[in-house]
Amino acid sequence: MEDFIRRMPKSELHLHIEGTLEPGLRDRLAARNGVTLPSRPAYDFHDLTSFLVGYYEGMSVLVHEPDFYELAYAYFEKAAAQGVVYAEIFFDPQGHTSRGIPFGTVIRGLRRAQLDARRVLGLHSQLIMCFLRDFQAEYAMATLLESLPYKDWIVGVGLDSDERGNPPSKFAAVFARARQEGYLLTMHCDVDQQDAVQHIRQAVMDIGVDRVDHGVNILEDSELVAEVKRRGIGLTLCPVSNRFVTDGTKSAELRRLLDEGVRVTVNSDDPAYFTAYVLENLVTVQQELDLTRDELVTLQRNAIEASWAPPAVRQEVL
Ligand code: ES4
Ligand code: ZN
Repeated sequence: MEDFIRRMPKSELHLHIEGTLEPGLRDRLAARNGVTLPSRPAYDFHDLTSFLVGYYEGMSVLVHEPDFYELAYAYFEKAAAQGVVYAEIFFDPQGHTSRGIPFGTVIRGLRRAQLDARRVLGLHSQLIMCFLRDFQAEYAMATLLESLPYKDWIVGVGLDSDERGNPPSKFAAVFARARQEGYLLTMHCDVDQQDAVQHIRQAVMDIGVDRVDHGVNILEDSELVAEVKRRGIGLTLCPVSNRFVTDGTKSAELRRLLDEGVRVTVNSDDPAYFTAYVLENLVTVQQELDLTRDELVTLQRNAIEASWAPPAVRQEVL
């Protein structure tokens, strides 16, 4: 089965590029840029809050355009080796602009890696810009405006970081403007968050997102399940990530969503931190649920259908 999963052409829709920073590259960039990291291990955590501390600290080694290039290109090489043919990658511009790194430095490095990955590895990708929900909505709006000169390089916007006390509704105006500017919309609705179902409801019904990141608590509301099915909204699940920030992979919920015909997909989230890329995530759920080949193919078809790939790329990777 693992061989089948490895050979199956795969798409990844929920991947934070800053979460692909492996310890080796992090330490090399730290030395190159003269950045001192805390001696506390960044890759040792037990919940979302402690994960996010290490995640933001890790990013501090990313300073110059080639650093962003190397980060993204290393991910693309790894993904291509696992059979990923299409990836939509999140980036967190505020994790960098808040440290004085220009928006252009970040996106130019990522973009150059995307073009090289396309040319050298045959891997297609698109960028999704995430706003950090624990910062003020005004900073998200300023970031949205800052992105407009690079609009052609960004397919959509998302929302991540600490969800507690930061509901989707806080960013309603930002997402409305993003929609006006032509961006597609997604948002994290993390597993077992406080008011998880209300957050999913806000995202789907009030904001009108095109996709939901995580969102497994939707199972607690059958009306919402019916609505995402009706609209064909994809849910990007991250099984191994769940094991780190909640109480398990939530594969039982994946099984229920799959059986209900919801467009669920399997993704890696922050693979350098959770030590599982998309292949290992798929192997994990295959083993836990005894998924058949047909079910694995359904997951991949879901990913293509829920993706924001342009028609030509869709045809090529289907
Ligand atoms: C994240 Cl696991 C997780 N949760 C929320 N925000 C994030 N950003 C990167 N990884
Ligand atoms: Zn995520």
